[in-house]
Amino acid sequence: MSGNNRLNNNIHKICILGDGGCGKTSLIVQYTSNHFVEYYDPTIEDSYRKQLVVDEQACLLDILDTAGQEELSCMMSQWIRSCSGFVVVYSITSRSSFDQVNIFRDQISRVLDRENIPMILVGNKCDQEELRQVTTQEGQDLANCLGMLHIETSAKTRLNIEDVFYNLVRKMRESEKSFSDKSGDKDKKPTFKSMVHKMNKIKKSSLQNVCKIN
Ligand SMILES: Nc1nc2c(ncn2[C@@H]2O[C@H](COP(=O)(O)OP(=O)(O)O)[C@@H](O)[C@H]2O)c(=O)[nH]1
Ligand SMILES: [Mg+2]
Repeated sequence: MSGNNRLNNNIHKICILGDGGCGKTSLIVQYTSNHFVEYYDPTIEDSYRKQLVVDEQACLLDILDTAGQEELSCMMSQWIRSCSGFVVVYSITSRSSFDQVNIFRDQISRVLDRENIPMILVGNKCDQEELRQVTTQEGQDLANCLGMLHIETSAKTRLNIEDVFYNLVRKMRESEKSFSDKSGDKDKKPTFKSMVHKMNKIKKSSLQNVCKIN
């Protein structure tokens, strides 16, 4: 098998969920492009790709950045169904973002309806210690309760960012071994690029309808 084929058989689709403003886009951009930007359009929904080696085995991550579109939740369900790993993010400086973790966790469980879903709970913005509203212990306890791994990160300083994806890949591999979700199935799933394209078309047409009504 050529190097490229080996990599294509090793594509992991990941969805990043969490309250608006907790740092999802910053975290992904820091991970995939090694930089931190102070402002991103909060409505932007996009996908990112990154190659990495975990335990001497190369793989490609197809990462979906979500922007909380409740009215389009059937699209969200489709996205969740196509993923094999999830990162649920809250900000350690926002109690309300922490309170929403359960909602995202429930959404994943409702759509996938199975156990052992590879998931990481991320407490972001840990460079802002003076603004902390959620203790590390609280994050840890919630993660234990929800069957997730807990990691505190800073998208600003890049602290623990690599660890999130590294650990998630390990969990996804373990889960693939225990479920008979073969790579043939993965190949049939649409890529995030095509799904994001479809989503943007839906957004555009619903915007046009709103304009027509007005
Ligand atoms: N200090 C600090 N600010 C962050 C961090 N991550 C994101 N931010 C800031 O928080 C705001 C929201 O980030 P963004 O990535 O757009 O959040 P999203 O809505 O979850 O995608 C932006 O102003 C970011 O610059 C972080 O780790 N530390
Ligand atoms: Mg964003």
